[in-house]
Amino acid sequence: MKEQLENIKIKALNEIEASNTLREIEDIRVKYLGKKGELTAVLKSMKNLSKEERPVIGQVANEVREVLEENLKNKKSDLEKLEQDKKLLEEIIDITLPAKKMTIGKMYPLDKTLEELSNIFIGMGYEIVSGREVETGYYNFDALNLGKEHPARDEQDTFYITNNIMLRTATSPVQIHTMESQSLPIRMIAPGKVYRSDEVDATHSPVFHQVEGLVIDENITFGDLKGVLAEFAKKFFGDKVKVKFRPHYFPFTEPSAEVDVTCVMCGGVGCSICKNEGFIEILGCGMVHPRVLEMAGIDSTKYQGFAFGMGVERLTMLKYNINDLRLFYENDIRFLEQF
Ligand code: 2U9
Repeated sequence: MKEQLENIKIKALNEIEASNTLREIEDIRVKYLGKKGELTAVLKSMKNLSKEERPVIGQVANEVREVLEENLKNKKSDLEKLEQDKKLLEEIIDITLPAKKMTIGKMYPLDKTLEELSNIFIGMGYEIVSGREVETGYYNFDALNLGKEHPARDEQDTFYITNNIMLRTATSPVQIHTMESQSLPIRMIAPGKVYRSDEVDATHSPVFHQVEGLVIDENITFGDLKGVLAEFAKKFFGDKVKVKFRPHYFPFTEPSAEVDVTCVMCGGVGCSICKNEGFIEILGCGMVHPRVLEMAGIDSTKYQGFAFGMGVERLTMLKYNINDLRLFYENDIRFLEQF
């Protein structure tokens, strides 16, 4: 039996020596030291030995087991190290290679204008309010003194969902909701998307953006309107522009005006942009019609207000000399990179 143990030892050590993978090491362990292993079988058969023989053979068997365990352990850690080195070699990265270039986008020009407009009015103490894009006929038209026969209500000009539900044609309904629900005074702007049933061309789009403003308090005059809007024009187009208030008509304001600034291209001399007039229109405005105040539940004998409205695309086109509104929506990176 001693000889048998020696043979097992030599055979197992040879196999351990020849093994190349962790899998093989485990197989060898099972083959000799596992429950049904060769050495285990010898140990089990020791019960048949005489009392004298048992301790002698027992000692040899234990020694063989210890040697095999020790060798398996050492070989296993050698192979693990080899495998780790191989993996590290495979995963090697060249940290001196130039990094992938990060391309950073630019702010969308309409958002840039929107942010600039918001900052100017926040600086003058205005609140920014947003509202729904789907409105009822009352909020989109009636409450703004646009009667049932007004051409803006024409089926060809407005996107109707039902007879009485439609996409807003201006952000004015936001001001009506604010007048109905907030306490006075009001000093707000309402930026947002608006919809009109227009054909697309260089100056029209069925979806565009507006910023409208509303101020309501006691003792508000046309002088306040002029001061605020002249200040706005200079902040947005530069200190040098001259501002002109030209009488106009809107159903929701009385009196009403359009505001012109000296042409951003020629400085007022006259060019193709301003059609030789030296001035270009930038917004509409007026004193809120008393009927509009009363409909929203505001006492028009105590409170007055002014309102204004401007197109974000139009202002951006004037400021950056863009000649076609469609460029904002075409996603051409060469256009967007310029801002
Ligand atoms: C309330 C009362 C009055 C908003 C106003 C304009 C003049 C105006 C146009 C500018 C270019 C529309 O985008 S555009 O085509 N807007 O000229 N908007 S006054 O007046 C209001 C709004 C709400 C309660």
